Amino acid sequence: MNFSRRTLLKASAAMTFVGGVAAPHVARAQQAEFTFKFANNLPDVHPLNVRAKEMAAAIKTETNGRFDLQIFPNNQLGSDTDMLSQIRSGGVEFFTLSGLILATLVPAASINGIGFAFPNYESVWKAMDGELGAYVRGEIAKANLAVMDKIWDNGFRQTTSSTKPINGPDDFKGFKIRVPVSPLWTSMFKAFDAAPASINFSEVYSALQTKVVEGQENPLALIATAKLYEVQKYCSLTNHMWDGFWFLANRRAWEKLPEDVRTIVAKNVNAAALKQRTDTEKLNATTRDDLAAKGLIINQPETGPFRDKLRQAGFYAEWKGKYGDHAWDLLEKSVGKLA
Ligand code: X2X
Repeated sequence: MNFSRRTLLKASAAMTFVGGVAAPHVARAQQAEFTFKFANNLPDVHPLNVRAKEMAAAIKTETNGRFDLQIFPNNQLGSDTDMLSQIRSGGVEFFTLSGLILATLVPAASINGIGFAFPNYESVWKAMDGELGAYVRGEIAKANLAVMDKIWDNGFRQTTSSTKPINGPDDFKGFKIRVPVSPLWTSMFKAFDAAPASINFSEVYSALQTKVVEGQENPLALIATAKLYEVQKYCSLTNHMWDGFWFLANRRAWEKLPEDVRTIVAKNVNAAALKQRTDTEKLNATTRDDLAAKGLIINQPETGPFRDKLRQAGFYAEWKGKYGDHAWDLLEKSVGKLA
């Protein structure tokens, strides 16, 4: 705001007081000092957006209206690839992105997606709120992005298909599967001898509908909220990886905030992440019956043969080499020996 406009606003606020109808006018005239755009790829009804809305309201109240958070769900501002470039340029100030996709910029960020690494949520939060998460956040900071402490939950990923259920690793042979844009995803499904195609989430529904691909993989909460069951027939509970969203900020915009505002925002974002984790975990656990009622045929294959196949294909050894011993040790500290 330039000097003359600020002066004018002050003058008009003062005049309103003189006129004796202060409260409503001042409230209307009061503009947020800081307006941040938060972009993401998830449906409006997904717990991430539900908790984000609550968080935006809390931040507005606690900053006395100084900070206004505008949420753009559902790829309204473009695909993940577009939003990643916008968060870097400052076109958006906040963006939640899967660590695996962020790995196109910060290679270490995909490490939590190593196939069958995490046996359960307890081990996920221990690692991501512990040393492994701290290491990844350090790498993200080196890439000149700011990142909040608490990662948000996407969930354990399951495989859906329009052609056949996945009962074991052999069923992945030649399987045309959509994967997000990420070297780890492509590598893992190649290790299964599948035919992975990198497609942004914004295009997934139509790619499945037009049968550009046979299947895709995502947590149940997302298969439900993005209505992927409408264009898929089978759902195999492969639980092949855990995926989460880092809450990223454009560094310049973040550092420009006065410290008191920044503290309130960070506190509320991290608190919302914890609530969203609980919601999403619950939703992932309870959605199975809903999806079956919607017509998805659900099966639960054993995970052992999938792990063996990845091991035989040299998948773990290859990625250990890429991440380096330090990062791999941090992962194995939380989940036990992998390779
Ligand atoms: O693109 C996906 O499949 C999604 C929505 O799960 C991610 O953001 C990784």
